[in-house]
Amino acid sequence: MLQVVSVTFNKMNLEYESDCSYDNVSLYDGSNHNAPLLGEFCTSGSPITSSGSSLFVVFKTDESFNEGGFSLNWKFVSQGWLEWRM
Ligand SMILES: [Ca+2]
Repeated sequence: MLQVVSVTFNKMNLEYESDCSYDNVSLYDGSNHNAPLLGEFCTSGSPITSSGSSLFVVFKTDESFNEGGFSLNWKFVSQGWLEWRM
């Protein structure tokens, strides 16, 4: 059964900009930064889920306005189908 990664930001206190271009956390749908970008985040929101068993996290910050930072929870979630025979 496929295991995917679900990420939830439970604390997100970064320098805010409407497009999150100053400080952000990028989530990639794979094992490195060449994987498709799931999004760049500077505020917390809904859980983000990968399509496979890897999710790559990059924190970017610039030289000014440091805030408290971020923390996140992640978990594996089983996805797939179950065949039931009687
Ligand atoms: Ca900053």
